[in-house]
Amino acid sequence: MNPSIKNALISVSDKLGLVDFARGLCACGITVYSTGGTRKHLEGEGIAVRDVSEYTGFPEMMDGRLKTLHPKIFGGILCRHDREDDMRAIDQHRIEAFPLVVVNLYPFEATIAKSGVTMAEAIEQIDIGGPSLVRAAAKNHAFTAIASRPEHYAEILAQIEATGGTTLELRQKLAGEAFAHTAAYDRAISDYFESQSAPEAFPATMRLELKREEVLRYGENPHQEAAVYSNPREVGANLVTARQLNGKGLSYNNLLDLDSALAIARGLPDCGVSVVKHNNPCGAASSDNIADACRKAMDGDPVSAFGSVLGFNQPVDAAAAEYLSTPGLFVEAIAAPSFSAEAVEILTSKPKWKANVRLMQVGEFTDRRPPLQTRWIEGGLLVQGTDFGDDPEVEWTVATKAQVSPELWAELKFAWAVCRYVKSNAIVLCKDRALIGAGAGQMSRVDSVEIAIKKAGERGPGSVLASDAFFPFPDSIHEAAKAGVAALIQPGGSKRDQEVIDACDEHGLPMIFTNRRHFRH
Ligand code: 93A
Repeated sequence: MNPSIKNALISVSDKLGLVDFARGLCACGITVYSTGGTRKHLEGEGIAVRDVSEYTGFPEMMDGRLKTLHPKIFGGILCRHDREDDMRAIDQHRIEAFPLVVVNLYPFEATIAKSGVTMAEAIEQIDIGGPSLVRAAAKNHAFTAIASRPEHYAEILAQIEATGGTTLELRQKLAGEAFAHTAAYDRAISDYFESQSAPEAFPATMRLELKREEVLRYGENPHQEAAVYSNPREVGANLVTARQLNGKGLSYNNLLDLDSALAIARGLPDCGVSVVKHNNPCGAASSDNIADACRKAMDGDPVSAFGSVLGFNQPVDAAAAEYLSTPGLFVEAIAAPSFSAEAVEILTSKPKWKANVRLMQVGEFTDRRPPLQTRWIEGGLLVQGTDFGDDPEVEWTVATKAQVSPELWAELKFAWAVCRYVKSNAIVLCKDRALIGAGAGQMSRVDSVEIAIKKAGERGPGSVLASDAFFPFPDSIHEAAKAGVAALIQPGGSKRDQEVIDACDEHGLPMIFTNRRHFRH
């Protein structure tokens, strides 16, 4: 039991339920001390209240910034009633003990929720004295009860009416709630400040607040657990918040591959479609209509395209859906800004695989891309800006004697747009704005060149070649020339650039240096 309560300090912004509570306290013989607004409110209801300023001998000042911040208030809340020293000190300084404190805080969150609130207005609603009172009372809960919400009043009053005081059990519970309350209050203030300053790309500390959308059946392999989380700050077209129009839930690998498929498609000119397997494109094409782009993309590597996922940069129409119904074709999932009703109908009717094809409607693309890319490593998180957006073509230079015709330039530009989405070392061969051969993820660049050439087969002559990073040696150029490649594009920057340029000149091949590398690890 705390000491029988003689005095209560009441200072509240939310006056809900206060009058009945205060009246009940007075009826138990308790003297109520209040700050200006609270006192006026209670006096208006005919309740006798002592003014805090009159008690402390200090007026409220600075527009109320200073009301209760005074030793005569805090001494009365913090004193330990079982310590002679403490009790002597409050006697000596004419401090009243406050075994009951009733405080709720300035409505900071309600204030910032209003439209057009200035920072100065918000700052005035940061309560300083209130949280101090709440925390002091909660700290001294061995003797002091703290009501930080109107919901607490009934139980406190019932105990006082019955016994003149409150139980330790109740005071401890109230103290816990009080600390949770001030912690949440400060969090709201710090969140507001964070929202007011330009976001730093790499803040000194990072809080990840992600929402679990789904626990996935399994991860990359059946023995790995997995889940997908959404980033509430993320807006715009994305897979996590996409509308699924057909098929089973997406798997971990589906999500990863479709994300790449969409990224590739949105980087393609005109109507563009990408075909992805194991997070690498095996097809990608542009055309003036989406059905044709789809056909060209699937033709890039028809064997690999079996069981692939597709990304579209335009709505999927009936003609594209018809093409995908060609016997022998099989795709696992399609992501697109939207699907026409007819396309959905066609894509979800027979043959059997189509009943399961996952159709993900992601919405219109916006310019905004996730500002950061993250990857967990043991011990921490790697964070980098996303490799996104067109490269500045003004920085491209033709390094060779042979010049680049406008037609070849457009082809090279297309190849460059695809190449960055292929795992390094990445080499792509493209022709007629379609990927015809990709060499991905090899540890030696010339191996990737050989694979891309092999994939392109007879289609190689007249194609263009893109490389995600510089050629360390001229060997790749000789291989490309042998296969009939017509032009090359790469970042440049090798110690042996001159040898590589000389090799191109020897074969009469034009080559662009982009001055920007696109590793993808
Ligand atoms: O401006 S404050 O930070 N300075 C104080 O000393 C102080 N004391 C109580 N805010 C202070 N309060 C807060 O005033 C309380 O938390 C309560 O929300 C409000 C009640 O003021 P009034 O009784 O004048 O309406």
